Amino acid sequence: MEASTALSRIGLAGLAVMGQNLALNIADHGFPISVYNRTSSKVDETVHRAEQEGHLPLTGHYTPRDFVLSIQRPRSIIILVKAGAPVDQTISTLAQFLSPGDAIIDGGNEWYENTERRIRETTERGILYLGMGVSGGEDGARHGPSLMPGGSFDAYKNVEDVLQKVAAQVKDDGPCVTYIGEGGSGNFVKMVHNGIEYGDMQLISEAYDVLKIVGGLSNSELAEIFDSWNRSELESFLIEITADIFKVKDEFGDGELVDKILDKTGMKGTGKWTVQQAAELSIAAPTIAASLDCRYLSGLKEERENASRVFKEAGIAEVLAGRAIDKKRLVDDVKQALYASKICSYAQGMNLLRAKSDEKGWNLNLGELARIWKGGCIIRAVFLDRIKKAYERNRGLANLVVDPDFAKEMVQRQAAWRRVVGMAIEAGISTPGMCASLAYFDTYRRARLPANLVQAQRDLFGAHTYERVDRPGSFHTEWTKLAKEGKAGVGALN
Ligand code: 2AM
Repeated sequence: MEASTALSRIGLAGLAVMGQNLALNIADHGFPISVYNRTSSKVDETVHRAEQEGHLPLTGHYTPRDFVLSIQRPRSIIILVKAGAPVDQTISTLAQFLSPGDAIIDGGNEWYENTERRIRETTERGILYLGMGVSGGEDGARHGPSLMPGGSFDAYKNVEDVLQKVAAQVKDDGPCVTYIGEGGSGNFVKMVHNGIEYGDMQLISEAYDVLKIVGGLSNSELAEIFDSWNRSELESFLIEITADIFKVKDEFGDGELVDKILDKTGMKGTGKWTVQQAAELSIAAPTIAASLDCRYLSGLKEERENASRVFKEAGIAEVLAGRAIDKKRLVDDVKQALYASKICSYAQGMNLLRAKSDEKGWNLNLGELARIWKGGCIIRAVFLDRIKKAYERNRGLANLVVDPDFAKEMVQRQAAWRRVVGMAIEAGISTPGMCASLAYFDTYRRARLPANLVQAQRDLFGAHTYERVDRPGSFHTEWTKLAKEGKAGVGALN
């Protein structure tokens, strides 16, 4: 038997690029790590990279038994394989060699209920389980991701020192990792993070569209603008990479590559899950839903081309033709519209998280989630600090937009926001994310909505009853009869 000092601190199974990079990141921080993959060539690849990247303390293993037995107890094993059945297969391959007290940490984008089922299954065998959201893409995995571990607190404690070192580090705010909560909370939080990411990307693409089509801005002007926005309150990873995208030339011809990319967006499912969950929990998430719908519509390229032809033939007017535009003002307005729209989108995501937390008893700390999203992940942004502070000021904050600081920012930006959306609507350029955010804001902030009329309709055709603003109780009225008789409605108290 090997001396215990030769055993690895931790193991990682599943060596596609994310797995390889996370393993190298862990080894790079001085934690000896064992790695394993079903197909052995990836083990060789990872061992080779560990050598090349500075003789990192990483050992490759070619059987699940050797792999598991090479890790010090209680063992912690991260698995990074495709979500769904491959995770179950990997767990059962490894579990036969695990001992009670060992832990499995699934780092994939798993549906949270699968994690909850696996927690029940592994608990029966004395195995601890974590479902850990990992954000930041391949680069984040190698150099510092945002980590969202949920499930067994003991399993978390066993790897806390490792996770705190490998996670992205944010100045004055610590490592981008925290224990999220019980059950599938880590996966759920990662799912909503991705939903918010859909919203951010959609809103940025709309800002681009308005600036390009209404403002007539060139790619180099756009690059400059996004670079300058990245030095403002909009500073974020997505704004930064967008500026870079506009700078890349097309290797096959004139101009920039961005103009040659087919306008069809792919997706893997977490955005859809977010919208489904919002609907399940009766949480309005219109900006995120609009982003998802826009991806669906983008997929109908041929239909859109056909529709474009049909409407041209039917005589649709080019509204923009010959219109003079104050570019500087437009750029500033779009910046404000983007920021205000973003606040509404984050408000929706945060409210979805709170609703799920209440349902499941996860006791999620929304301010802490904003903190661990400040670095490492795709939605990392300076603005998350304001969200963190808003929830620190008031943990029970009903909606981000009514935090006093955000409320002020919304008021300052709303005129510009309305100008941009109005201009886009007039020009026939769809801005579904910005429109959804603005409608969300305008609906949420109005003390009285036309919902009274909908209630009246429901009561008329379905006797669903209604409440009154001026007296308690539940009422039903014989609307049709009274209308025919031309009489005043006297609601019957139910
Ligand atoms: P592979 O290299 O043997 O295909 C992403 O696809 C990662 O998930 C890869 O490391 C892949 O291993 C792994 N993977 C996919 N399905 C798997 C399964 N059923 N069992 C184990 N690993 C699997």
